[in-house]
Amino acid sequence: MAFYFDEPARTFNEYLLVPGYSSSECIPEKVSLKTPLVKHKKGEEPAISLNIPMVSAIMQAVSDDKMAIALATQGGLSFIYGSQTVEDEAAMVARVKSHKAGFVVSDANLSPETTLGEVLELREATGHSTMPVTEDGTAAGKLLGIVTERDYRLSRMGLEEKVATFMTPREKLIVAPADTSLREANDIIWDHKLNSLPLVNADDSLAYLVFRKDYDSHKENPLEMLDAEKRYMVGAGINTRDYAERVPALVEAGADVLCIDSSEGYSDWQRFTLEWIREHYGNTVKVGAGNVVDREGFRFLAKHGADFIKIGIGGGSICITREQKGIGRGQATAVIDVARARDEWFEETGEYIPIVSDGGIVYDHHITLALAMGSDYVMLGRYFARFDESPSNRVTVNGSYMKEYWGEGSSRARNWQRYDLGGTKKKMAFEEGVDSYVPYAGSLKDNVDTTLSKVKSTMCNCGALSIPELQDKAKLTVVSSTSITEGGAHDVMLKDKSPYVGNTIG
Ligand code: RVP
Repeated sequence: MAFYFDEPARTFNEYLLVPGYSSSECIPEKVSLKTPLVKHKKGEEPAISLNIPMVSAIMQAVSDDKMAIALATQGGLSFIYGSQTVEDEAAMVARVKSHKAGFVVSDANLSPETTLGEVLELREATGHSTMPVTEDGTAAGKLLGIVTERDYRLSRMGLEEKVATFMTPREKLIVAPADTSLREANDIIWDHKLNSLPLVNADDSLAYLVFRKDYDSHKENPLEMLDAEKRYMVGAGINTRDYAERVPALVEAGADVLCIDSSEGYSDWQRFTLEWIREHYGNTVKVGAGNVVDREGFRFLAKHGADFIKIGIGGGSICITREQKGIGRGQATAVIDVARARDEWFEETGEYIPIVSDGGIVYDHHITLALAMGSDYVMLGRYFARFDESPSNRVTVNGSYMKEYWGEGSSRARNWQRYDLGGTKKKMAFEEGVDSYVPYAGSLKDNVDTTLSKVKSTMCNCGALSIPELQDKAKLTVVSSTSITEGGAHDVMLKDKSPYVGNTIG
C-alpha cells in the first residue's frame, strides 16, 4: 500500500519565527554567518567554510565566472553551471582562479567600426559606461582607444557614427604595463585623476582595466572566500553522465568543490558518480549531491559519501516539475525533515553533513527561516539572476529594466546538449522549467548587504549570534492564512505601494 505522509508539506510562507530573549550583547555587528560548506567530523573544522550562508544556483542564467568572483568577494560561493561543454565550464573555473582582484577583463569591448548606436545598446545591456576599443573588438586585442560617456554627445551625433571618430585614441591615453601592481595602478589613477587605467602587454594588446573603485572595494571585503594561494574559491556543477571526463577537467582548472546537479538525487546515477569520484580522488575532491526532500534520500546520499546534500524538488521560481510530473515537496517541510535526518546521522556517525535549501527563496526572511529550520546555507537562483553580475543581458520591458532568467529544465537551457549531439535538434519530451524575466536589482554587493543585515537582525531577535545558535534556539510557528494577511500592511490605503507590495527580494 502506498505510503502517506501524515502532515501536509508546507512552504516558507507558512512559518514565522517567534522572538526569543535577546541580551544586550546580542547585536547584529556581533553576528557571525560563518557556516560549514562540506562535511566534517565532530570536533573538527570543515575543510571549507562559507563566510556568508549563500551560494548561487548551478544555472546558465546565474553562475558564470563573473558571478563567482562577485559572490566570493562577499563571502559566498558560486557553482558554475554544468550545462555547457566541459571545456567551456573548465575555462570559466580557470578564469575565477586566475582572477586578480581589481584587474578587470572587460566584457564590453568595441572595435573602431562599432557604431554609436551599438555602443548605447551594449551600455544598456551590460551597464558599463567605460569600454575599451581594440583592433578586433575583443578583450585581448590591440588597444586603439577608450570610449566613455564623455566621448559622445547624443544631441550632436548620429547613431551611425563610428567609434573610430569619437573614441579617445590610444596616443591620448595614459596606460601602464600589464605587470603593474594594484597599488601602483591606483597611484597612477589618482595622480592623473583618471577613472580607469588600461594595462597593456608589450605588444600593446589589452590585458586589464583597473578602475578606481575596484581598488577601494577590494580593501573593503574582509569576508572574501580565498584559497590557500589567495585565489577566489569557486564551485562547479557536474552531471551523472560525463563525470569521467568533466570531473578531471574541473579539478585541473582549480574547482574547489563540485556538486552533482540534478532535480532528483535519490538515485543510483548519483551513487555511481560519487563512487567514481571517491575511487579516483579519495576525499581530496569535495562533492555535494542532491536534490532530495526526505530522510531516506538524505541517508542514501550520506551513505554514499556526499560532502553536502541539497534539498528541494519543484520549489524553484522557474520550476514547473510539480506541475509536469506531480513530484516534489513543500520546501519548508523538506528542509525540516532532512535537517532531522542530518542530526540523526551526526548522532550515529559523528559526521556532520551540511544541508542546503535550494530554490523557492522569495523574501529575505525565507533565508533566515531556512537556516533556523536547520539548513546550513541556501542556494539561490532568481535572487542572483537580478544583479549586474549575472550572465544574462539587461533588457527593458514595459519601461522597466529586467534580466532574463530561465530554468535549467527549459528548452532554452537544454539547447547546448542538442547541439552537442551532432546538431540533431531532438525535441524534448517536455519542459520542467520556464524562460522568464526578473526585475533588475543593481549590484550584488548592495543587495547581499541588505539581505544579510535583515538576517542578522532577526537572528538577534531570536537571541542567536551564530547559525548553529539560531538552529538551536529558534522557535517556529505555523501561521494561519488569516494571520498572513495580518502580517502585511492592511486596512490602510498605501501612498506609495513599492515598500509593501511585492516587497520580495526581487
Ligand atoms: P530559485 O532560487 O527559486 O529561482 O530556484 C533556483 C533553483 O531551481 C535551482 O538551484 C535548481 O534547484 C532549480 N531549478 C533550476 N532550473 C530548474 C528548472 O528548469 N526546473 N529548476
